[in-house]
Amino acid sequence: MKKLSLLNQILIAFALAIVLGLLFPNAISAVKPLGDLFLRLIQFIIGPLIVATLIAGVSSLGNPKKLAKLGSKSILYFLGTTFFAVTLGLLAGFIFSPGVGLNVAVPEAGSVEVRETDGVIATLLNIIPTNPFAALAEQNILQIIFFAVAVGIAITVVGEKAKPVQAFFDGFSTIMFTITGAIMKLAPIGVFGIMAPIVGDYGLAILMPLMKVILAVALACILHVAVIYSLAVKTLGKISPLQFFKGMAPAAAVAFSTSSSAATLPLTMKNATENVGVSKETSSFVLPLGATINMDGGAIYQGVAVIFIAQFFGHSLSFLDIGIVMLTATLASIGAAGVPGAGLIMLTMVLTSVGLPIEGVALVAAIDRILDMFRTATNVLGDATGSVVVERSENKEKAFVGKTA
Ligand code: DAS
Repeated sequence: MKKLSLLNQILIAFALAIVLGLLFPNAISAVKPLGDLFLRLIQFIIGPLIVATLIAGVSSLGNPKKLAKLGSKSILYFLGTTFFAVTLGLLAGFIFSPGVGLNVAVPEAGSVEVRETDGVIATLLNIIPTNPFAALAEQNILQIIFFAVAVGIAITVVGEKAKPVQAFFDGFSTIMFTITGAIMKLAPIGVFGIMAPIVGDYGLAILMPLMKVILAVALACILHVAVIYSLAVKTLGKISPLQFFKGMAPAAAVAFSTSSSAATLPLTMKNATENVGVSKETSSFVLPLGATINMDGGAIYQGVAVIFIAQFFGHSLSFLDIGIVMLTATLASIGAAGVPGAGLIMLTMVLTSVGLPIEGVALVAAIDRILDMFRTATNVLGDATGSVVVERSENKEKAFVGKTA
């Protein structure tokens, strides 16, 4: 019998959790350790994963001199659109409020201790670790991020001598994603072990919020693409949005179905150069960079998911927490690899940074692949708009030749 894809396994686990949770609402709590097993494995990996992927991601920006030209424009543009994306995601989360009304009790086992909220200054200062190794030991996500970004930037400044270190973290990042891939194979067990007791406690009422999460992410992605990207290519790229979207349609379709920016990259580059008219020099730098560090769809997803999980577990988020979510969601989109499910893993980092229970990851895991289709198509289109904007800034008078798709 053909092996079931991970997605199908998760969907079956989710269906089983609902059926058994409804049939045996009390006895079903016996499977909770399966969920705790999965959560502990995710907590085990998240620290080293962030260090490796952020150092590898930031140092992959290349040396500062090369960055000065295309890199700084690309990074500035990508950070700008990601800021809009995470804001849109948070807004969609508040507007849809998918987690309101159920008020699930905060699960005792496995949840991260809720951080007491310090003042703004104290929190900002607290981002700087007095001991990076203690930060890793305590899983202080913001301090780990600070350390990783600092090392990543320093690698680009040091240049040649730091190449072995960059190679080490590149390899380490691949190793961490390999271990993450192995852990994610246990996702069906984890989803079952967490969802079944919740269904036992709350019944079918749990389904409605998940449908709202899908709607919130899908609509926010469509809005981001239709408004922000049209504005970007029209005002900054000075080309017709219609021509742009028609030209990039094949890449967007492949991104939607594969849920992988990396797998779509060759087609993204082909469409951007042949159908939209971006030069090879610009597309070969901006698009791979974008596929690595620019994930507007992922940022939107983080925004919606955090609001949903906070509401679901009855946690209120302060303005400071929202600010931290915007920072960590932006960094999560830099650290996430262009592979299926990367956003889900990075959600752990965002949740932990504001003291939310990471059980929430298993809540959205069952619908992650559907959400991933929308976020990856948005990621790829975002990368392509970046190449158009950078191209225009390099060649003011260039006529973008457009053979529409
Ligand atoms: N699937 C990722 C990508 O390829 C996005 C994500 O998981 O958030 O862009």
